[in-house]
Amino acid sequence: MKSILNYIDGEFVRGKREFADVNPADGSEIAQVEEADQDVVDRAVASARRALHADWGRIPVRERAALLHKIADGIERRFDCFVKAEVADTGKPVTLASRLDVPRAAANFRVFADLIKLAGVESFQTETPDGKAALNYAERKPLGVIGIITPWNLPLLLLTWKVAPALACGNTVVAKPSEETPATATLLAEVMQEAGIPNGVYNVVHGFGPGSAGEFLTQHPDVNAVTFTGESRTGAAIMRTVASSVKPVSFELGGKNAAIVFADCDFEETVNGVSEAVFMNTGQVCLCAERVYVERPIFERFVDGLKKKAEGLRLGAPTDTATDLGPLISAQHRDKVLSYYQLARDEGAAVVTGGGAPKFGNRLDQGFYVQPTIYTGLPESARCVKEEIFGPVCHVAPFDSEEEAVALANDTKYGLAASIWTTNLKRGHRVAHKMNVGITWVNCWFLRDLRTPFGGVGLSGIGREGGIHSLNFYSELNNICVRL
Ligand code: NAD
Ligand code: 6OD
Repeated sequence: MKSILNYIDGEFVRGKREFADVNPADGSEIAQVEEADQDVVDRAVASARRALHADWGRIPVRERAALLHKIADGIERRFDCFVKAEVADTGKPVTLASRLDVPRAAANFRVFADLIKLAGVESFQTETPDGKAALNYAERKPLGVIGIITPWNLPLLLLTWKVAPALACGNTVVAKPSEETPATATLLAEVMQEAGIPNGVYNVVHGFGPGSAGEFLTQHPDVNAVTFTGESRTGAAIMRTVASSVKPVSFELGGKNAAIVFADCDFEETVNGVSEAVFMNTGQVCLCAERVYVERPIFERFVDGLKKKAEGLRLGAPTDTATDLGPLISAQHRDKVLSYYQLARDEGAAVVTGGGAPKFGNRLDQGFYVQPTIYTGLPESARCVKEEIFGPVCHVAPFDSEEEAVALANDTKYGLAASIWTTNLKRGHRVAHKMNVGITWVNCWFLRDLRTPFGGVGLSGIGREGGIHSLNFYSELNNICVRL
């Protein structure tokens, strides 16, 4: 059986315990993962600190950027290995990993390599009370050792989304990938070695959250900042852990996102776009739309169109290029999603399609599949309309006016993303301005430009990453004021 190892100071190291890495498509065991205990985490943090004080923070930006491009080259060279590992760990279709996850991992390194070379700092010429002048300019310094904690839904994409800007800014990192999807973080370590990244710059510790590597890392006194993507509840727990040492945090958390469909939308394009927004990655994208609001004149027709799309999605083996939807990540998550399917019925929903688990009659029956599901008829107060389910499911409700649509979309404690579907671009802009979220798409969804701010409001997160926002989070700015 294959072992997935921690990576510390340029070496692959074992822990004192192991846990199983499971393929969600059939429940089979893929590998044994070496769990990092307190001692292993301490060694990883110490190694990152040594590397910070050695070469990495001091090498010229041009050279650092060139090394980041070499990491991207390495990911592209091992494209098939990364796709294979990501598909086995997550159960996502091979077509999705090939088109989204792995290319984005390489792009994350390329974009931040280029951005750090171009990034300026603020400067101000200041008039002094005695009629003379002073010059203020900010200096960008590494923040230090960054603890990176990531989830299982887009493991490599979300890990590299944080590692790339952190390294670009001269920091060193200790990454703890999700216990469900450990493989690509360790594979990335091999790429780091091949690219010539100095030992200790990139470290990986495997394990769980509380009482394990996640907690050991976030509470470590020598970790200078924590960047986390995952559930809002976990974000709250990490915030409590880091409070006593006042570490900066960047949190990308959960969502209960709305799609607003106006009667004047391009119907076919919108059915396709909303279907993607609801079902991509089996609904396991924080940006997925679990609430769809449709203007009443096209409500029935739209529900029917979305139903046909859902019923046309092929569930199957993730390795099969014909598969549209893979399983959920784990038996536990499948049970959670199925319990929401039951809850929706209990809360009075009409089931448009789905609502259960499929039967394949083969080994996939040991996997964690659920049917793509659409409900209507729930009151806005229903738990299924309020709580993040994180599965291939949405509730569709009608609205009668723009004001009502805005009020419905904003009636949530989350505030990550929204999508608006209309051919009236004036209205598209107007409604977008009223969305209480971090990211609004008009006539598209999950269309990314990595220079743009990314993050959420309310329960959906703290801070923004992307472009200059990432560079600012992963840097300390020292303002220098010189009297002239
Ligand atoms: P999770 O919060 O359960 O776990 C995420 C990571 O945190 C894992 O590595 C886990 O081991 C670790 N962890 C758990 N408890 C911890 C603790 N007390 N201390 C330190 N680390 C701890 O999230 P998940 O189930 O892996 O991912 C799904 C969730 O992530 C959903 O809520 C989804 O919306 C959210 N998400 C948000 C974004 C975003 O950009 N906003 C992106 C992807 C996923
Ligand atoms: O595209 C990104 O940069 C990003 N952070 C996506 C997050 C997706 C959530 O599952």
